[in-house]
Amino acid sequence: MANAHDIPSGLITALRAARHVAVLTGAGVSAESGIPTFREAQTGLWAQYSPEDLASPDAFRRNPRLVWEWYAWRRQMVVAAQPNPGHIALAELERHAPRLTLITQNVDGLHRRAGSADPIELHGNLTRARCSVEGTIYASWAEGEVAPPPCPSCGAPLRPDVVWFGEALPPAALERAWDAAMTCDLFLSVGTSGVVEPAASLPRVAYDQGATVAVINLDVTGSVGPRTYYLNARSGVLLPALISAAFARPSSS
Ligand code: BV8
Repeated sequence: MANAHDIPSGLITALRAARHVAVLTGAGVSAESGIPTFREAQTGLWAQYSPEDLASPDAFRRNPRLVWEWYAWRRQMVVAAQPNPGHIALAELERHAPRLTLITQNVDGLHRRAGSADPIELHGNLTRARCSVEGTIYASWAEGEVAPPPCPSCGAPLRPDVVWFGEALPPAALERAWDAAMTCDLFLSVGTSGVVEPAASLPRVAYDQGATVAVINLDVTGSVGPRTYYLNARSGVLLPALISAAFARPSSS
């Protein structure tokens, strides 16, 4: 029976039967919370820059105040945003799948705010800062005239606690994500253009070890393999529909 969102029955069955589900999310999952995706045109002051020009150690070395202010602009959007039905559906999935590994490229912290217990933040989290010398992490700091603010303990500039282009991902996070791709039996790639490495390789790693792979995105490009499900849909609509199709108890009436 075709369900409301024409989700292939094979995918519903695979989700219901999966022992270990791995999910990789990208900016598309947060788009429905009003957070522009990485590749959407930057607005206002930032229109003249491309994200890659600002999200790098060189940019921070050249102009720490500009980079710090870009992240402050994004942080105030993130703090004002709310998790959307896509985030909430993934938190709900945690209660149904025997094992769920949620891997995110997003730096907005919305998965944890939606109730996901332990999202793997491959690229860090811009609501945190860290000392650019000692590496100490800060969840809050005093904003003053000086931007970036000085580290409270050593005075060096604070930087956003994110992974910039050209920087290595946190080894433990990357290892956990890789292990999940290697051991899952269902891999969902949601809301990501699949451009940025090494995260972009995870669906293929899962596919090559025999997992069922589904790509849920607005501009789906078939790039994993013939056994893959491609669903051109909004994550905030498709994910709730998929999880209720797989796990909703038949109504008692
Ligand atoms: C590293 C944090 C090595 C910062 C980010 C050439 C070839 C291959 C690789 C490279 C290369 N040259 C350089 C590299 C490496 C580079 C890379 O991959 N570059 C790319 C551009 C080619 N990678 C790195 O530098 C990584 N580090 O390789 O280190 C190393 C090893 C040892 C020692 C030293 C160094 C680090 C990469 C991490 C960069 N940091 N973020 C910040 O955010 O400011 S990346 C950032 O961009 C995001 O985190 C995310 O990963 C990426 C954006 O991608 P998406 O999330 O996919 O977002 P995007 O906008 O692209 O797509 C959104 C999709 O959603 C769209 O398809 C859209 O259609 C869809 N959508 C929209 N709305 C919805 C939707 N879908 C569903 N529902 C909706 N409602």
